Amino acid sequence: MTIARVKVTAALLTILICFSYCHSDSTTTGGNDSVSGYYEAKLTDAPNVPASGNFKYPKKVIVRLEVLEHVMRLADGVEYNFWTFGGKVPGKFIRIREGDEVEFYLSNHPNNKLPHNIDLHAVTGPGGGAEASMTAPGHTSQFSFKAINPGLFIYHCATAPVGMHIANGMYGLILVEPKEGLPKVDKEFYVMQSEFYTKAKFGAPGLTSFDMEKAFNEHPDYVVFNGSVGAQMGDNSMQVKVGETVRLFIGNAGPALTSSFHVIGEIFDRVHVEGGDLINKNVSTTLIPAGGTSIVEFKCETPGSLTLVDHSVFRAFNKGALAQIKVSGKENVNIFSGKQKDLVYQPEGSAVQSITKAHKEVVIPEKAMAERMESGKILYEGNCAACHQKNGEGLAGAFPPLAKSDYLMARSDKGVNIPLHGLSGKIKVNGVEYDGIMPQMQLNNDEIASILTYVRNNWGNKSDLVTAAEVEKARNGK
Ligand code: HEC
Ligand SMILES: [Cu+2]
Repeated sequence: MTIARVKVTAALLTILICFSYCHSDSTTTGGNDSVSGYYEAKLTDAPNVPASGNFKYPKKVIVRLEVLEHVMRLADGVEYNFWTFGGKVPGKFIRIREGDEVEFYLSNHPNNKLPHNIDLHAVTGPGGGAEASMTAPGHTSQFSFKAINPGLFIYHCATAPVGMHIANGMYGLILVEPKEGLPKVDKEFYVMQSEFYTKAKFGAPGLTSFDMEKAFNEHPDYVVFNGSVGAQMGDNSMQVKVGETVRLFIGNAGPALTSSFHVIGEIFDRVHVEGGDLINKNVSTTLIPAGGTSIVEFKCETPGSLTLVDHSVFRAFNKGALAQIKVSGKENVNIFSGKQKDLVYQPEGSAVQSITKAHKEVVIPEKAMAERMESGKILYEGNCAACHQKNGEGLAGAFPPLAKSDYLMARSDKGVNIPLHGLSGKIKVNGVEYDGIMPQMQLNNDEIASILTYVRNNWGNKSDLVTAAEVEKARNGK
């Protein structure tokens, strides 16, 4: 009886000691879930991936990203004014650990024309950080978030018009490594698929620019990996040796198309479906939605060139969606015997067929003042308020005010041409100079009439009705 009691006490004591030891250990080192120490994230340009920190505990991480708008190569002889996170397309690769607390700094270079922000799909919070990071040129925004879900995530600009900011190159990947880490592989690469909608046809030399109508119809001229045609081809191919294991972190920025991602000549041993926890095995082609990701892993058993494609093959052979991994080393005749040759991919058609869309305006009956004001408010808030704000006051240094705008009220066209054709260059509103770009809006006559009626008769503005007939006249250049 006494012996049993001693044994029980001893056992209890051991449990207590262990418990208090483990407990005090977790408070001094930070435990498995609380943050301990900090580091500045090293960011890389595609196709490079930052090395894993292999941290046992979550930390505070500083991430600094700079937005730069500048002209770069889109294809041989073709240039484009890209909007970028970090100077290149795609944007910098960010690698952090599950549980990390991220202190995020987004800087918008003073030479840029437009405000930008960032929506990271790794963020749990409003807009993925979009509102908190809205940044005018020459400013830096700071916000913080905790990476509570592991996975591979897209980030992108979410400034209106969102599709245009994405189409101009504003996207990248953020990897939130699971706390147990990822299995070791020999090589990791960063590949991002995306589309470009250009005024000029595919391959036409010179500086080209964004075409809203083609974007609206989801008809890209270019579908590429890593920001330009051939970015990862020839001398810039990704390099691997026979016997090495490879992990590709793949994103699809869209903005519109779903990717049927495939590597010609390989089978994915493992796919992290949609960049999450679900593992699929022995896959040849995997779907990556617009705004989504995938992680694929395979072992290179034989030498030669592996070609990455979107298996919607016109995109690959006619619009640029090709990239290469060069595998060097000894032949492995057991796995593949026969002459190994470099495959030459030639465009199948010589010219991309032009799509001429007849402009057909649906005739909607004219509306009275009250009705225009009502629909104008809804349309304004959905199409204009992101920049000019709900109250029409604009944003200092970036978006001119529409409320009591002397510039708008003095225009003989009632401002109709502004949403119809866009506006850029220096203008003066109530004595303040603006030099921004307002994009052309995809709105019909009836919608523009309602919006402008609302704008011109609100927030202290006083004027008369704008009719769809007036917009139609301006549309035809009269
Ligand atoms: C992406 C941001 C953005 C959106 C969306 C936008 N604008 Fe603008 N808007 C601008 C910028 C920037 C300027 C100044 C252009 C310049 O400096 O030449 C401007 C200028 C104007 C002006 C002339 C200046 C003034 O203050 O009177 C009017 C009128 C106007 N916008 C109306 C609209 C209407 C109506 C809509 C919605 C249908 C709209 N905008 C949507 C950015 C935007
Ligand atoms: Cu942007």
